[in-house]
Amino acid sequence: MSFPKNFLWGGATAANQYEGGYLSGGKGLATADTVTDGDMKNPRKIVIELENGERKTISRFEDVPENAKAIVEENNYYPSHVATDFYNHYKEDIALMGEMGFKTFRMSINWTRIFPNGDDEIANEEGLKFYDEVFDECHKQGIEPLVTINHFDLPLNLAIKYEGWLHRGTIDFFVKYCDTIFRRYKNKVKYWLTFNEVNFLRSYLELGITNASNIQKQQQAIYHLLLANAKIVKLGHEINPDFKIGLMIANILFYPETCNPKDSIAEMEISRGFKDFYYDVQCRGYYPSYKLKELDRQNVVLKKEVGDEYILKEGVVDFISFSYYNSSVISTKKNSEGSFGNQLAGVKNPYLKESEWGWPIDAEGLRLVLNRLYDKYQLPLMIVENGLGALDTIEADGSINDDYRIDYLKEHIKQIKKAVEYDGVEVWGYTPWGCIDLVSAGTGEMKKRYGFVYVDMDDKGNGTLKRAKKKSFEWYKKVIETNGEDLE
Ligand code: P53
Repeated sequence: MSFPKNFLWGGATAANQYEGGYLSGGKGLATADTVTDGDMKNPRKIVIELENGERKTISRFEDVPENAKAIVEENNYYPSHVATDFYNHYKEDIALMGEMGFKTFRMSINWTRIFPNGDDEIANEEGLKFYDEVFDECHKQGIEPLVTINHFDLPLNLAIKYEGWLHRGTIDFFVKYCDTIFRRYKNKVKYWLTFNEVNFLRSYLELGITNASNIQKQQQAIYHLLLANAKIVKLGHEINPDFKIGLMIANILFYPETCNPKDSIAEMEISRGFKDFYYDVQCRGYYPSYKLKELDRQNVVLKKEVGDEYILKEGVVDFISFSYYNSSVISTKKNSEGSFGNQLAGVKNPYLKESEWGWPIDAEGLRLVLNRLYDKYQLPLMIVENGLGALDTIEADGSINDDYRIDYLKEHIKQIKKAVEYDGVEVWGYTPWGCIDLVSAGTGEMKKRYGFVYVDMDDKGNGTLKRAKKKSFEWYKKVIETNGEDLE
């Protein structure tokens, strides 16, 4: 048998895209609640209020000027507010996951459900209770929760009052939040992920900082994030030595376009900047030399405190977790034909097909990623996101025949299997993204679907929210039942 007996098959979600109930049960506003819908051509936006009270609509990655803040404007549509309403459907949804045989369910806790303003004195009991019920429901179904502590949502108040992660005190707010949930769920949750796609956190929305493209500010905020990560890894182990804690990284695989050494060097530099730096810090506990040199060249001076280096050193992760959707090609040639990719545009890879959203599909790339990470760090791995965002059609008889999704997942599972069986890589689990349909993070659309379960809701939030099994539901159920042996 190739997959270990206790392999964690499951699925993944995030509160800001799935949970909804954005002001229910005492929840506060998160930055994620201020992002509008969008599509492939029109980026998601935020409305900001300037110091003089004037309002302005900008793209969500644009810099927010100093003293301005994001607001919720009545006329806009905000997909996170209802999302696909896990808040009111969790029993039904977790039962569906149980029916598929899930061993684990990756979900995130909304920071603002626990501390509505981020800097509150006491935690919101109603929020804590909600997750108690969710975890109890999971255990009833024999599902081990895998909990992301922070998935793209920062309490809006922390952004407004303190410039979010630029402020060293935000580390303490975050530690308090973690201390609260670690103690509360000590016996209900064992697997934790600190920050989702930490290497994608760079704008006002995620870091809470104005003028976010200012490198000094951005790097200082990231430094604080990484310190916070290390602190809570240590704290978690003190609260329960059985906790397994990881940090999550978006793993786009980069290839050099040609055997021109210049392409390989460009690939090395892009990989380092985009992801290697984060892997190095979380696994080794210090900033790598290439990063220190780069910061020097950029004239960035990080404000540190005595003892910080010990915090980083003592807070290395228990395992490596990452999302993997696609690869990208790095070229030093001018005017090469572009490929949309996710957010890092490379050139088109002639050997690969692309999804309807222009993401190159590269199952073998996943085997490469698993091998390279395992060789380099010798830590267990978890693939906590993977999948195909696609348009689904409901047939006249109500069926949804998503063979394209089955194909995508099947090919990727084959490569994981190869990495485990043939290469000997230690993989703990696999949680495909958006196991029950949810809102797309990139575009804010509903029609870009990943799930085994369809949710009746459109791009503007119209629909009954009714759940329906897709063809992939039965397929995945069999995959889990046979521990990955039967992929047909
Ligand atoms: P969507 C960009 C590139 C790669 C992964 O993405 C990304 C993003 C964010 O847009 O995010 C992760 O929904 C993320 C999830 C997200 C998922 O990938 O744009 O952790 O929140 O939904 C898929 O198709």
